[in-house]
Amino acid sequence: MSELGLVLTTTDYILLVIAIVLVVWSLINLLTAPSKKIQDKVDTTETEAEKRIEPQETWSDRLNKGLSSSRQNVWGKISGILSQKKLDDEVVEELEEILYTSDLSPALVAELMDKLEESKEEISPKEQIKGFLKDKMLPAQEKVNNALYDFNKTEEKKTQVIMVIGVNGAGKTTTIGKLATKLKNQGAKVVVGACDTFRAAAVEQLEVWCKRADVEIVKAAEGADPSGVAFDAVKKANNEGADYCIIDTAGRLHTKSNLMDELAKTKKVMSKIIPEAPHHTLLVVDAITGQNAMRQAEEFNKSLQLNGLVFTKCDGSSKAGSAVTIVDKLQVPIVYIGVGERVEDLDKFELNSFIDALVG
Ligand SMILES: Nc1nc2c(ncn2[C@@H]2O[C@H](COP(=O)(O)OP(=O)(O)OP(=O)(O)O)[C@@H](O)[C@H]2O)c(=O)[nH]1
Ligand SMILES: [Mg+2]
Repeated sequence: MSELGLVLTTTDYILLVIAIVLVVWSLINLLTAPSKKIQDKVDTTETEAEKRIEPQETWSDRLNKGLSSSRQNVWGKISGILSQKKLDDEVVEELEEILYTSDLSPALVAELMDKLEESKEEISPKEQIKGFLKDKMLPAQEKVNNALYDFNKTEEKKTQVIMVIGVNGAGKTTTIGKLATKLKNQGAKVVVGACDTFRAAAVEQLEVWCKRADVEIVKAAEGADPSGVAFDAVKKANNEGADYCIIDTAGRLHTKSNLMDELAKTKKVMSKIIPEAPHHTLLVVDAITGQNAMRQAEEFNKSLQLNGLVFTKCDGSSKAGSAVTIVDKLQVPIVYIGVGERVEDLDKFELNSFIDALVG
């Protein structure tokens, strides 16, 4: 210091230190200010994001989303064409081509085309198509037994037996898991019978669902007689005053008569405990199956007298025409519809919402 010719007093030193502290403090402030601004921005954005949280998807949203491919590729497309073009020979041909890919039977395609050709101008093509599909399904849909959905605690306790059948992989076990959950959530006591004794994995799959749903399962070792398991399950449900007993069965081809006979035997055995059992024999149909679904339904109906259908995988590339054809031809209603693998992806089949989601 003395070299610079400066003599600093104690006061000068103190002032110097204060000045240094002030400079450092300003520098720190300068450097942290932008990050504080960013932080403020992030905080605001987060608050906005919180506000933007999507409301829970409703069943109607899921149904609409599930049937979007059928709507875009067939039903909505047809009404779209009709609202833009006159119904001349060329358009008739174009519509027929689309309709034949819809899995609607040829007889129903012809009937719908006649209806569209005769149609009056005051009704929009969309409403005509909706009206046609509803008319075909309504008589059967009116026959649905509400005991399948509504568990009413005040009613006299009687076990309702629901037998679930179908070809391999149609979605039987998954549907039972979802159904058991739904009924249990209403307060019902549910017993599930694991009658698919062909594979140990089938019982394990059902056990997972039953555990999740907190319902009881009656099972036997792999290879056991499925009729015996059904008998035990219905007996337990009946003795314990359960509200529902749901019977899972092994998938089988409708063309294998010995396997169809085995199913008929399982069905019959249950009536030894409750004469009306099974109260509901439900065929699970994979909607993507297309035209072959009609053959399946016919054969299962012949052997087991169906009183309900469950259409699963309607979230896939199904065109849904087979649903209309089967309901119309067999006069068996669709009782549940599945649009995905989660519990909330199964719901009661409701004709108007189905047709609205299908046609748009
Ligand atoms: N996308 C979709 N997948 C489904 C639906 N229902 C069932 N699945 C799936 O289809 C597959 C077969 O389902 P399962 O319930 O095992 O079929 P299953 O009829 O019991 O089959 P088997 O017992 O082998 O005859 C599983 O991967 C399910 O998750 C649905 O509505 N949509
Ligand atoms: Mg199964």
